[in-house]
This record gives sequence, structure tokens and C-alpha cells, in this order.
Amino acid sequence: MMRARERGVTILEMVVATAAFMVVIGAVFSVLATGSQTVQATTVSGQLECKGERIARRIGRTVIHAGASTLLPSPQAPLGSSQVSFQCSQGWANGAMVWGPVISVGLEDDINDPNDGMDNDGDGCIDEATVVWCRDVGGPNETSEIWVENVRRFMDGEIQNNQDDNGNGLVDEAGLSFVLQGSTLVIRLCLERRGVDGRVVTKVAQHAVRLRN
Ligand SMILES: [Ca+2]
Ligand SMILES: [Ca+2]
Ligand SMILES: [Ca+2]
Ligand SMILES: [Ca+2]
Repeated sequence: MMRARERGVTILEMVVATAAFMVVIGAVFSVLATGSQTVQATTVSGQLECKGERIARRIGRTVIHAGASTLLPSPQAPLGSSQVSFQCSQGWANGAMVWGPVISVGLEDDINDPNDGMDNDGDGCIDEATVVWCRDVGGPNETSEIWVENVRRFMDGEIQNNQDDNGNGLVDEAGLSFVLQGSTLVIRLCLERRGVDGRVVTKVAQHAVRLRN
């Protein structure tokens, strides 16, 4: 009798111990899964931040050699512009400044997700766009290149309603935005991507360059 009871208690203890063990293991895996999701979300956020900063600086490096007088349009608040074209100085000849070919940098539709209010490519972002650099615009050697994809159609916090929703002094500005403040050109770039939890992560990069006269 004693042996049977001892064996019964032992089995009960084993069951309880096993159940407790499973609960602990479940909790550990739950914490690990949550941690993994957090790391991945942070990674998406960090990647967008790095890429945005890199492209904003790249645009700045290109436009910093532009002559302020060649900038078209002259992007003034409160509208600014999602595209600019300009020419860079190539030095002097016969007492006059020689300007290079026309360069443009601007927001263009992503061919996989045209601007129609729908997420055509199913990546979780609606009407995301691209930044396209073009050299010798309209000339015989015209060439263009997509510098970055996943550009938000409108700047973070901004919707199309003829108002400055995000309070940055610009009305309905796009995910790529240029505005001239004196001789300083402010470049804002907003990238977006769907994170692991299904929510769209958005990051804004800002860069400013002083143009030459
Ligand atoms: Ca999309
Ligand atoms: Ca679309
Ligand atoms: Ca705004
Ligand atoms: Ca708005």
C-alpha cells in the first residue's frame, strides 16, 4: 500500500512538474518571440532611417553645386516642391560662368504601385513612390536612375487637405520635399515599409545645403 501510494504521489508530482515545466518553456518562448519581433521592428526602423539619411545626403551633395539662379522651380513655402532641376557650375570661360547639363531630382510613381489610392503591389504601403535622379534632362545624353524606393506619397503626418497637418510650414508636402529658405535648400525625405507586426514603419530624414549664387 505504502509503495503504491508513494508511486502515485511520484506520478502526480511528475505530472505537476511537467505541466509547470511546459508553462515555463511556453513563457520563455513567448518572451523570445516578442523580443525577436521587437528586434526585427527595430531593424526595419533602423534600416529606413539609415537609407533615408544616406539618400537625403546624396541629394544634398548633388544639389550643393547648383547655382541658385538655375534652380527650377524656386521652391518656396508653404508649398515647396517634390521635384527640382538645376545646373552646376563648370567654371568660368571668357568672363562668364559655364553651366553644366540640367539635372533633376524628384518624386515619381513606382511602376508597381501607381497613384490610385490602392496598394497595387500588396506591400502594405499605398501609392509609395520613388526618388529619380536624371541628368541632361531633355538633352541627347539624358540618363536617369532610381535612387530609392519606398518613398511615402505624402510626408509623415500629412494628408491631402490643403492644410499643414504636421506643422512644418509646408502644406500637403510630398514624401520628397524641397523648400528654399533664403539661400538654403531644405530637403526632406520620408520612407515607409511594412514591419513584421504588419504595421507600416515611417522615417523622415532631413538635410539642408546652402546653394552657391
Ligand atoms: Ca504598395
Ligand atoms: Ca496604388
Ligand atoms: Ca506639412
Ligand atoms: Ca495636409
